[in-house]
Amino acid sequence: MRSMQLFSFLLCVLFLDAHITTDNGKCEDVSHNCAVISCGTHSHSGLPGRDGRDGKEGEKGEKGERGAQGSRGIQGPPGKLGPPGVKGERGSVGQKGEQGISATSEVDVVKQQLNAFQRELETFQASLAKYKKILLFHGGKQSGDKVFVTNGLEENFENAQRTCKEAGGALATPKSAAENSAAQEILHTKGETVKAFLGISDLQVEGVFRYLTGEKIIFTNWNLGEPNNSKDNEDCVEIQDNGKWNDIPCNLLRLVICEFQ
Ligand code: FUC
Ligand code: CA
Repeated sequence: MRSMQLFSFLLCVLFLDAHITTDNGKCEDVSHNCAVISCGTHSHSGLPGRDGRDGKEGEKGEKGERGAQGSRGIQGPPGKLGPPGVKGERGSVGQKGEQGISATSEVDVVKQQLNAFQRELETFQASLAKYKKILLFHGGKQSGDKVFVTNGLEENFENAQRTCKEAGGALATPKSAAENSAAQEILHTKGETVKAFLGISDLQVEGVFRYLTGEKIIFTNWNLGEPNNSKDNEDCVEIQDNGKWNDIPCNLLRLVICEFQ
């Protein structure tokens, strides 16, 4: 055994140049065989040996202390609907309420309807007044609630009657001196002397003049000698520029004067 150690030492001395000095002054054994290493200039005293290898891994340390609480995480999704709860007990009876309004009587209902109707009537009357003003603006003449107005056209009795009806009125039918004067004024609005039909005829029974409603006339303003049923062919009536009436054939053309009320 000692001979092996000696051999090893000799081998090391032979390869002494294999030991070099590094920059930091430490020795490095490039041969990896020497138990003793000499560096730099050869000396009899020798250099300190190299650092030993790392020791074995130590035992596992004790468990550390609990860390500080982390920040709050984001809210998770809503959970599933839970099962229905048990029905609660019946609550106590509440306080008695105030006395209600008594049922509306039939009379009250009629009163309410009457008030509503009255309001509608007032609205309608206001509207009617407005349209009467429009008629007067257009040359119409008023007497009482009646307004006479012409379309400026001359037509036969049948057409004149239809024209006024379609306009929502009736062929002029003066039933008083005042109304007759109002209708007479219309004749002058055209700037020339014209005659107009009245809503009167004896078409049903000769000699018996009636309104278009069938009623016998209650007011007349016949010219002297009229009605004469000239040539036995005069069943309609015209009003002349002096306001007087004359019976004439129904197929003649006369100014259309309608009345609205
Ligand atoms: C009188 C009137 C007739 C016609 C004739 C020209 O006899 O009674 O209606 O107007 O005049
Ligand atoms: Ca006549």
